[in-house]
Order: sequence, then C-alpha cells, then structure tokens
Amino acid sequence: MTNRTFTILKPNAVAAGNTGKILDMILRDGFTIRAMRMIFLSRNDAARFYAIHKGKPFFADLVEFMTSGPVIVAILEKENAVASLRTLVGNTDPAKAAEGTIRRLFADSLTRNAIHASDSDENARQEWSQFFTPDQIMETDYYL
Ligand code: 3AN
Repeated sequence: MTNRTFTILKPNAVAAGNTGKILDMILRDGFTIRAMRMIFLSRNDAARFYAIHKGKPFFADLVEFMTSGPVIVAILEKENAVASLRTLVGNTDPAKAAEGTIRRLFADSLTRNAIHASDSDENARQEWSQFFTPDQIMETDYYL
C-alpha cells in the first residue's frame, strides 16, 4: 500500500543550490510529490517542529540553523514511504550515512544535515499538518 511521508530540504541544501539534485534523487526513487512549498520557518515553527528535542544541548543551534534561510517542505508518496525515504536520506550523522545517500552527499554536519524525513506514519501526518491544509494536498493522481 502506498502511504505518505513528510520532508524538509533544510537551509544548507537550499543555500548550496542542491534542491534540484535532492528532488531528482527522490523522484528517481519512485516518490510522487503530493504537496510542496518554499517557506521561511519562524523560530516558533522550528521550536514546535522539533519540540521533542527541547532541552537537549543541540536544540538552540538546531532552531538557529532551521531559521537561517528558506526551506522546502513537501509531502511525498510511495510504497512504504516513511522507511523508504529514511533509507534514501541516510543516518542523521553524515559521517555514518551510507554511500550514495542524500546526507552522505549533501550534509555538512550532524545539525546541518541537508534534509528531514519523518520517522513514523503518525509523525509524518502530524508534521505535514503544521505546514499544509488538506486543500493544499494534491489528491488526484497524475499520469503521463
Ligand atoms: P533525524 O532527522 O535523522 O530523524 P532526529 O529526529 O533524532 O534525527 O534529530 C532531528 C535533528 O536534530 C537532526 N536532523 C539533526 O539536525 C539534529 N540533531 C539530532 N541529534 C543531534 C546531535 N546529537 N547533535 C546535533 N544535532 C543533532
């Protein structure tokens, strides 16, 4: 069964001009884009998005980084979408990310790791709801 996940192409990926290459990898991996937009996260947006990490030593740096420039938020659909995107994205730490993964190719560090990918179906839905209303999600299939 196809399902959906949520991604953020982070400020370093946007600033370095890597969004086209990253989206190409995602599309070639078989994902369909159901919604996508470029936005600037406010400090409130970032703190809410990463609320689970509040109080951790890297939280302030993470919020600072995520609000340092525009990001691209998107809802992606594929068979087994959550696990499939996390495999393509690679380990949180780019030094540990497998060869050919997005983070291995485009991350600068553990914090500036180029891309976010949701870690469960439930979190994916909760995360995209922060950025997209139901009417902004393409529900009609599109084919050549
Ligand atoms: P992932 O994005 O791989 O699911 P999470 O959810 O554990 O990883 O962490 C969210 C984000 O917080 C990471 N993408 C990374 O930018 C940052 N982060 C996580 N752990 C650390 C850490 N130990 N030091 C610095 N930044 C971290």
